[in-house]
Amino acid sequence: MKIFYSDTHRKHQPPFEVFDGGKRVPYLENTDRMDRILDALHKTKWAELTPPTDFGLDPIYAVHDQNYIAFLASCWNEWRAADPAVEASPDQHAFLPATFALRRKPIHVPSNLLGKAGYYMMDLSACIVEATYEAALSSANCALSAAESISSPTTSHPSSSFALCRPPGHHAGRDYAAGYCFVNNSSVAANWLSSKGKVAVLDIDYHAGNGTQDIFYERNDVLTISLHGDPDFEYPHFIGFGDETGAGAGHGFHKNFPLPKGTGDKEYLSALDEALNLIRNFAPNYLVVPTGMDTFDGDPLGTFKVTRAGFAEIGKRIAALDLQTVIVMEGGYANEELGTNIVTLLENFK
Ligand code: OKP
Ligand code: ZN
Repeated sequence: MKIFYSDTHRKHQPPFEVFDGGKRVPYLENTDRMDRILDALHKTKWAELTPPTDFGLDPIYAVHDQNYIAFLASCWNEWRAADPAVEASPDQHAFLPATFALRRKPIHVPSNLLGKAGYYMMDLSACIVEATYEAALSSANCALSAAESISSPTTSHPSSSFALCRPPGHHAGRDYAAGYCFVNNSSVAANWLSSKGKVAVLDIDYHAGNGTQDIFYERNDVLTISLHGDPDFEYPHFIGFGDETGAGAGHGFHKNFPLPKGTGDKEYLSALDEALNLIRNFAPNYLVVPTGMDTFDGDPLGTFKVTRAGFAEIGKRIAALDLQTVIVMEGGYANEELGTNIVTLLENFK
């Protein structure tokens, strides 16, 4: 299996994130996550690590607001130049606003830097440092390269690829960063594939794929589905509910499966089976799977109880769709088990 990965993410290392209650904690979405996955992949016989190709900005502009991307590109340098404390010790700082654009319907995009940050950032967990933009672009290129690699089947047998993305992407909307995510890698890849055929997106990260939901909400050429902790108790709190099913032409082309705390293999797999049936009925040409291992029993950010055997079965059932598939790395913070878990899922694909 081709695995698209770049070391560029290593420079994106925010010194902290802000947790519930305003508590500063070490950034959970860390480089060690990739090391654990790389270790596990290196132990297999089938992992073929490949550097991504640079697709330029056009496929990113196709799903993101250009002014938002311009903000990502320049905010760190602007902030650093304007604040002597940041200039003195850039490694101890992360760029974050303290004021947010309530309900996201403001009339004006402010010209002030921190005002723009409140407009373009949903929360305090998508910390921007010097290399964030570069890492986010490289991560999107991994997803695009993985999509391209399965886009023209050379054999009659469906193929799959893995985009080992960091930073992750599924919380980033058309014009906002959120939850460790800046560019929505899975959506960029899904949109790129949508010019070649029908695409289904099946998000199996523990958190609702709010960014992906936003981006495709009014489209009927891309079916989006997300299984996740019910936003009634879990981040991202405001989106991912069961009655959000798409709008306009996209009505009926989005489906959320909000699941309760303590969801184990059995309950998860029965929701997954429903999702897989929706995909079969839609009959897509391509499948994109934003994949988080934070449904794992013991993940520090999750409340589910999915086991390693559960991941094997999840992989098996998704692979049984027999589609050209791109698996895109999203979350997963139980670092010691992360590599084994993702390999257990990937093993089912060819
Ligand atoms: C990213 B991904 C803790 C605050 C939530 C953000 C979590 C982002 C998860 N209650 N922090 O989907 O794994
Ligand atoms: Zn997650």
